Amino acid sequence: MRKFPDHFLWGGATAANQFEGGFNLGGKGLSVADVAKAHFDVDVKNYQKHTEMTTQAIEEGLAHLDDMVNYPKRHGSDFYHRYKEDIALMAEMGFKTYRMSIAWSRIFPNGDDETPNEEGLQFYDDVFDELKKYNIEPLVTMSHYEPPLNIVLNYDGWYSREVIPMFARYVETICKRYKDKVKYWLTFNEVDSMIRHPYTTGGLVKDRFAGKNFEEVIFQAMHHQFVASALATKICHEIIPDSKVGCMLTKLTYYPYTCKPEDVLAAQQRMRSTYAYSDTQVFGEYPAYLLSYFKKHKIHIVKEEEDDILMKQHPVDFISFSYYMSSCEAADTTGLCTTPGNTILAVKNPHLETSEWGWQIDPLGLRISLVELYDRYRKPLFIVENGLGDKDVLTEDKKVHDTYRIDYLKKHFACMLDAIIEDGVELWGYTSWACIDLISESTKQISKRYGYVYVDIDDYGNGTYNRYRKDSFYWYKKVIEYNSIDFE
Ligand code: BGP
Repeated sequence: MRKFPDHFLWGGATAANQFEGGFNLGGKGLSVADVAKAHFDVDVKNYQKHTEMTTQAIEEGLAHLDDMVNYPKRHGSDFYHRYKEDIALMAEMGFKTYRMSIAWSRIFPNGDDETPNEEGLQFYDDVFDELKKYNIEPLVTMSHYEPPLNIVLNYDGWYSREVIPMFARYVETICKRYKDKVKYWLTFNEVDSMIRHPYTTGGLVKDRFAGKNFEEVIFQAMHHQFVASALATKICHEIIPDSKVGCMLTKLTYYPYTCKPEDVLAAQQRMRSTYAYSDTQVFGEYPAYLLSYFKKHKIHIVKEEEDDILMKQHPVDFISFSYYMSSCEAADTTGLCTTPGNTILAVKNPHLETSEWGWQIDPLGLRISLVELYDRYRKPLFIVENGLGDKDVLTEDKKVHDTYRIDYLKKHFACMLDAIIEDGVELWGYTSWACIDLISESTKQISKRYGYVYVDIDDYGNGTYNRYRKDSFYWYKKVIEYNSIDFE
């Protein structure tokens, strides 16, 4: 029986804005997610349409704060009220770790508040205490697509340098409060995604930057997040000396569509459009190819003197990432089929199956990605998102026979193990996305289900919110128990 390393951190992942609900309870302020309307009439493959935002759309969301149907993230899966039940289910599966995020706007409702919201701080104290009961190690994302809406409306989002000290105050507050409860931290979820959905990640709304080069705005905001990430790493290490702070990358993997050198170069260049962000956070400086890009596209980043020193002195301790699918790239994509993936649209790989949302299923791509990342950075890795979004069916007797999800996961776990045993990759752990059904980031559907636990609500918020164990729940429980997939 091939086993994973002892103390391998098996678990599951969620994000506050997609899972908690209670969007306006306990003193929480509005986040960017709370006014992001669902577009149920838009093709799920039209990622751009589902994630773009306008000032008018924000105003519409603010004018309808009682609308829980078109704004599903406001109720999420109601973890806010059901966290004890959910954590008990995680413990029943044998979780060693649970990746979650703290909603910044639950701690500082407007982001720029002088003092924190005690009710918000107490909520996460209660969650961490519940995890501690079962010896489940929290892995906490400081910012997972949920910046306070106020920084969008009154500051220009992360484009404003003033957000850096606000974020630093938030980080200092949560590190001091939870220093005896949380050791593993991630700064920004998928920091690279600012390029693909600037509103969700950076609170940037294009129509508020009329007359500016919006790409330059995005990279300026990205610079502020890089500085904030380094500052957060510094603060965390000072307050919690044995803490480990990771970056979090959308691990997009592109294969050349053919062996033509032009296609190989195109795939390599597209991979760099992702690595640029982890390179910056791991090496503590902008890579030369990104600086060349800035020069070529006349992008000027305004920096303060201390920025470079801060980034260089406080790189991350490990690299975490999400991996769902792979894609192809070609020098000339004319006439080639494309298909969506996680926040992207790319050339379809004719050799791979495709999910209902167009994402191409590629277990071997996970091994390829692990090898690439480990060879590139020589720092420990952590898979903090991987899973299959699918339309699960709850039977009359409250079962979900998600054999397709077990098949997806088993193949990915086999490739993970090959990367560890054959390729020498240091992989700390794995947290499935999402361990319990929650609201999809892009399409805001709960019907795109990822969990080992079914949540009984539909895309319009109708249902009991009851939890039901899927077949994959019992399978994953055994994987963790045996620390292996060879128990059958
Ligand atoms: C990642 C996000 C997660 C999660 C995942 C699945 O990019 O970090 O929050 O949402 O994508 O994507 P979706 O929910 O759109 O299916």
